Amino acid sequence: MFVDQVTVEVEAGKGGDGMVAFRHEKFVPFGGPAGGDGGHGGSIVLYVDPGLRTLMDFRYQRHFHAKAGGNGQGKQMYGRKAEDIRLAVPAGTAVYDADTHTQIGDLTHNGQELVVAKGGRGGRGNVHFVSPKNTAPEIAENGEPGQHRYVTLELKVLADVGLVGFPSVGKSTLLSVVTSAKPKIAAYQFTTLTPNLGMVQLDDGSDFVMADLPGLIEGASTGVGLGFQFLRHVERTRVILHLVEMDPENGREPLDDYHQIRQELETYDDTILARPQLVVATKMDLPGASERFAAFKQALLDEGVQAKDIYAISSITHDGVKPLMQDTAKALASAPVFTPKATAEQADYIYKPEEQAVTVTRDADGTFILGGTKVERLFKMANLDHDDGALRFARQLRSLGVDDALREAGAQTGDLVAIDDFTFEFVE
Ligand SMILES: Nc1nc2c(ncn2[C@@H]2O[C@H](COP(=O)(O)OP(=O)(O)OP(=O)(O)O)[C@@H](O)[C@H]2O)c(=O)[nH]1
Ligand SMILES: [Mg+2]
Repeated sequence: MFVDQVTVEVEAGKGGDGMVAFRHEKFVPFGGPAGGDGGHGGSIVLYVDPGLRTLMDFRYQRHFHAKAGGNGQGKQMYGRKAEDIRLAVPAGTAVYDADTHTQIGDLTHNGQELVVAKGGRGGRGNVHFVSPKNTAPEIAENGEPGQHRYVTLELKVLADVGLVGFPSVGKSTLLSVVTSAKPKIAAYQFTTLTPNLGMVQLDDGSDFVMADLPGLIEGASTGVGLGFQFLRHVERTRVILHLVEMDPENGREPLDDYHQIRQELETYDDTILARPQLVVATKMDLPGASERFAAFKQALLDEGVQAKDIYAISSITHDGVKPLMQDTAKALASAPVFTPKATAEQADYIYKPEEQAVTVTRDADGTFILGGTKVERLFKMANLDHDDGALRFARQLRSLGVDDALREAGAQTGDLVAIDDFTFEFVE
């Protein structure tokens, strides 16, 4: 089964902790601070692999955790930077935050990358906390936590031209005739389960990418058959070739087929019908097909479809195929180009969950509970093993406005305040 949408968990590595250390020099009891910084945690990065066509690999592994950075060492030595985890995705992969449904980025071209979970910064060692007042600081930061979230990857095939139509009308056969793609072709419906891409190269040197899409049926836009899942792929094709078969034996009415497919496209996305669309009658080699086509063409003309947009081909004899490809290239040249919704460069800044820097709540036994994104981050990065570090943490909390927030919530000297598993007394 083809996977074109998958949700994965990505967790970047925490930064390494900074260190509290002092130089040991002969005859100098306190040789000055020498604790180094922690290393950067590993990030999780998606990159485009031009050889990939599906998100299949993500079926087997859905959890990715990058390593933490190394802790800082004595003698001002830095902790080791953890390696990033790099995951290959096919071109055309759109990335969403699974919880907020906001788009994080859109990987459309070769060489593009996107950081989906950022590794934490390493904590600073005590060498950074020297001040005139405190020449031997016992302060170090712990590493910043790595970003952790669920992301949804969605593959949209980046084809310039999409072949749409009912099952078995000959979409894959046409693709196999005009490109070197080798799609599966068979006389039963829904032969194509995943879009195949091929490059059409014309004599004048121009080329374009064409995709045969899985067959659509009535109700596809509301989830019937395979259609809905793959209508998504049509979204970005700039020119649509709508194939309708002329086999007189198939028991169908070409004009009804034509209307039905247009209806499905419109229901799914009403901008699709605004794109250049050529109507292509297929299987013209079959006996009786010409008569069928004549009636079909007249009906289209009566509906206002222009004669120049109506084609008839046979993929067996190749009749009409070449002019169709040339005119498709022309239609493409004047068709609007879609600009991707977001680029990798912007992507880092798009994801902005609603944040509350400081929150104060009260639990059953009257303890004030501190929370909020900024408070929690500061707490995770505070090294409270040393008095200097604890004092620094207290100063940081004050500058965040925590004292005021506690006072406002009714805290008085002697009341207990807790952040996570750390409890202290409020002092006015
Ligand atoms: N006589 C004739 N048969 C054709 C022509 N094109 C395709 N066929 C036959 O029609 C059947 C279906 O062809 P496919 O190319 O698999 O059709 P499809 O539209 O891709 O079908 P799905 O993938 O199921 O949606 C096969 O048996 C083909 O050999 C044609 O031009 N003439
Ligand atoms: Mg097919």
